[in-house]
Amino acid sequence: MEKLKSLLHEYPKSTNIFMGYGTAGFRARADILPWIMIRIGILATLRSKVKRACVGVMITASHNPECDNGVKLIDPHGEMLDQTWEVYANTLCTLDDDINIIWDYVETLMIQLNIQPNDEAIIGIAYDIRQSSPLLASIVKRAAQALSTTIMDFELMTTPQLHYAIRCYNDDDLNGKYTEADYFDKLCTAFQNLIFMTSSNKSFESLAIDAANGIGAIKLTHVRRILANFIRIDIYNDGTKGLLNDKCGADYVKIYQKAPDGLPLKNYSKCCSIDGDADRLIYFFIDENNQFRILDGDRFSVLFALFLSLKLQEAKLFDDVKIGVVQTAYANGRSTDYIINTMKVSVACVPTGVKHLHHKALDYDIGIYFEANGHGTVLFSDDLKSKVKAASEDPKRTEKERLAANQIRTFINLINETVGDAIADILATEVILFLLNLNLEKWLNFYDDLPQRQLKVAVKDRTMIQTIDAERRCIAPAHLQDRIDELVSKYPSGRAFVRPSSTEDIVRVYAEAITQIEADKLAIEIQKVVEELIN
Ligand code: G16
Repeated sequence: MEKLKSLLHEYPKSTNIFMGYGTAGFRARADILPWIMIRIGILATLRSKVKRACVGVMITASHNPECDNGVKLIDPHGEMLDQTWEVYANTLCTLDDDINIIWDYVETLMIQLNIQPNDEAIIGIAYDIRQSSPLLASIVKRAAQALSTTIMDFELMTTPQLHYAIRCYNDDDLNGKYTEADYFDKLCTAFQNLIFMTSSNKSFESLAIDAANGIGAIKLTHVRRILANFIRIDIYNDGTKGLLNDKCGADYVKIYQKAPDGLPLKNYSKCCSIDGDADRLIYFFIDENNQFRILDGDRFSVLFALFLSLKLQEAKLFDDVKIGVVQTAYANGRSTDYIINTMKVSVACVPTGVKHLHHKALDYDIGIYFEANGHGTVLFSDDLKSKVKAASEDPKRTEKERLAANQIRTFINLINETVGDAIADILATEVILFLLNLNLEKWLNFYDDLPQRQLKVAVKDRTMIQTIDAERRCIAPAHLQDRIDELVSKYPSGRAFVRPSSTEDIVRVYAEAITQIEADKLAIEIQKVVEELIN
């Protein structure tokens, strides 16, 4: 109690600030976050006690600028914090800096959740490369240690690495422990094995990676070294010159549909950008007409679904397996059409935020989920894993069937199933392109995107916007949806929506239409309506 009390005194709560635990946990300017970290240390301890397992605390503001930071909790299987606990997080943050008030709430939760004072707690803490991160991590650590919690200090990690590490600690099948060497070995061995399984003597095209001046740059050097005999990887925006996420990174490339600074584009046909904590991925190239061409999250869904459907068919397992793609409202309309009508794979639409996509993807044997921003992964059910293993070892099957089953089995190892992982997704993408003999142009030519535009609108209070139907429609403020509908109706194949950001103090506008000029115009018209009705 004394230690917590002195922490509360050292890092007092900022007045007049309400922060909600959203899709990305708590996120704000770094200098107003220290007091939140005390609450997070307490909450993570309680969560660990309830689950009788190790939980994670990741300090990052991902794609946001260097001056921001954030924190999110990771549940024992490496998934996002259970939504019921978001309420406890929010309540803790509404409480004043009075140790008695905070302790009363902790005791109430302990009774409600049947936590005994002597139950053990263990937390794994990691952070990205922001200057503010070590201090914020140390506050979480001190708060948790005040409650006798055991700390595993992972220091610098990508967000998906911590998700995977937490799962390893709680899963005996994954050795019950995590080392960085094992993580990269798992991914790179799966990559190499998939290459060895094909008879192709083709070589890999080199890949230029824009690492957003983030933690991914450091971690990618391991992959570059291990796979040096297979693929040439050049890492740009590696933090030695530019600023984090500044005119670079997956979010910049996707939103502005522009190449990042700091990359010698002309020398490469194959480029990609990851974001500040390496959980998002966007591919791009310059075509023969000097046009910038982008392959976003929708394209990964299509590519991964194509590969896995094909291998299921070759293994004669397709009819027994439920495969599906999960998207959000940001998915380009043409991608949804293509997946449903050409690929004959089912598609579900859920609100923004990987926690929603992840949850929905669990409904399938193979659930492929990607947000258009490049954040996503693939989930495989236990039943699918058993079927694939049995098929790969079944002597009654043909060699081709066994090979295809074995390829799926190996591909599963190349995926970080806990959360979207840009490094794992790069390797999976490269392997699929190699096995299917595709290049970026052929991959892009599967279908044509509808031109789209995204805008950020600064408003006084973004929480005035409320949405339904997976964020595709607004129910507040009054008349906003009617005005959007009226504008959209003027554009053939037009579609648009607005939603409050959960990571920045802005409202996001999305519009798509038959031409880029129309998509831009529609987005601007909607921006004006938002400004008029909210400010
Ligand atoms: C986070 C989530 C993503 C989500 C994004 C939405 O991204 O992890 O799943 O798409 O927030 O941001 P907003 O609400 O601002 O549109 P990240 O990469 O910043 O952690």
